[in-house]
Amino acid sequence: MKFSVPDMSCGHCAATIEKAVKTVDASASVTCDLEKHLVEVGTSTTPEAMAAAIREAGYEAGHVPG
Ligand SMILES: [Cu+2]
Repeated sequence: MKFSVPDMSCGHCAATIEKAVKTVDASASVTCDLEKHLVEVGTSTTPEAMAAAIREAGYEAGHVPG
């Protein structure tokens, strides 16, 4: 699943987001594209739960369908 995270701008943001994702699913795979402000997550958790975790870490997150 993919999320648009407009405020993710550097490695620190990416690390914070990765940590938030892994709090929900420790075995999730996380790929952050800083240029496109996209976070790709491989997980069996729902997009809603992942978006909520990223928001709790302080970043607006929109699920990108497809
Ligand atoms: Cu940053």
